[in-house]
Amino acid sequence: MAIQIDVNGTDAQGRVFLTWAPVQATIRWTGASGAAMQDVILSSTGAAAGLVFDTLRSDRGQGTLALTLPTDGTPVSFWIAGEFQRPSVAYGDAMIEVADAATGAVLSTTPAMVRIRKNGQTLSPAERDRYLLALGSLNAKGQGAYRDFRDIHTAVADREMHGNVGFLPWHRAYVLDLERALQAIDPTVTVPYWRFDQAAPAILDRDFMGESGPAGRVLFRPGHPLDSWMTDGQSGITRGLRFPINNPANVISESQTMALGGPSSDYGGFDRMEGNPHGSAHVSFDGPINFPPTAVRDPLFFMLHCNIDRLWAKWQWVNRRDDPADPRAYAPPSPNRIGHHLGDTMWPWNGVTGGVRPPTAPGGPFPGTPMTAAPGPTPKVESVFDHLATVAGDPLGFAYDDVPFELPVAVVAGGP
Ligand SMILES: [Cu+2]
Repeated sequence: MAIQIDVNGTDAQGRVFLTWAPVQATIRWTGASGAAMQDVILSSTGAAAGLVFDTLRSDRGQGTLALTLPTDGTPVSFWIAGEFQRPSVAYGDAMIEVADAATGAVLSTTPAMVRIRKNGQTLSPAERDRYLLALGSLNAKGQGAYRDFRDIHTAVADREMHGNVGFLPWHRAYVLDLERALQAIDPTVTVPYWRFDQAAPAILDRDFMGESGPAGRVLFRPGHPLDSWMTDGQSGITRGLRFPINNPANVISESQTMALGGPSSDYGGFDRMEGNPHGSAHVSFDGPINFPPTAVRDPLFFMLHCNIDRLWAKWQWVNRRDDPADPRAYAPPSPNRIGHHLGDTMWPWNGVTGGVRPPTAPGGPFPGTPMTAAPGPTPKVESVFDHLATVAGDPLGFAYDDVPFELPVAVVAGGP
């Protein structure tokens, strides 16, 4: 008699990566026993991270779940998710334990990871170094796939990504594309975010994204994975700080950003965040990061944009604006522009070139992941709204440490 657990989205090596969004799983007996049924208890054990279980897809999962399993091997379905605010720091620090309900004997343990995007300022040294190693490997002294990411974000493609309503969805896809490329190198990595409205001295230091030295030359400790960084045939990174290192960047605060949508929480107001804090964060530096056509030369770009995306995700959660069909969750492009309507496919993943689209489409289709089918190889603007699948569809496979999975509130007649 043994227990078999199958979690949707398990990768080819049998590893289970979870976010706050529940995924379906099954549990069954393999082999026969005398009894017709056996009661088991699923629970979450692990050094750091937590898991929650439920018999249906809900936002009320608990740390234990009692199930009755047919001993003929018929699978029983359940749902599993990471426990909000208890993310992993390493693979296997979350564990699905199955125990015999009658005796308490442990029947099986399955390691997992609650893989969550976190504030870079609070990463453990091991988390930070895994991110840096993967990023350095993606760059490969200018010869790796980071070159495609850099070649996507250029002046000729500016209309696809800036100055219009598609700014947030496009950059959400772009950061996720990079994250999946990093996870192909090390699946335990997520893109951390730089909270530019708070001091972040641990990010802007020699161990992490580099310290701004004389003439803005970024300095790393010896042996740092970004030591041999190269883009556009230029080695190293230039980045001068226009703010004191123990201060926030020159941006509006998170609460001011959240208020940009006004009292009725309209995307049409919220998307002014492309100017401040987004543009203001970019121009808090001297160097390539302060100019869109060169910004991606500096890998801090992706931590800045991860925070932009977190702010959108948080605004969506707070105001229930995950549904692209909600007229307040998005706004029509102005001026009218292809690539910015909800139903438009996004360049470069759609491979469309020429005409009003850029002449080339570096990088190819959007990469898949075993975790989820979303957003598909040629995502539309509307494909990236509902990142935890609170309204419909599949989750995108990422989550933020301060944005939970919460289903729309069901109004129950005569309820409490
Ligand atoms: Cu951009």
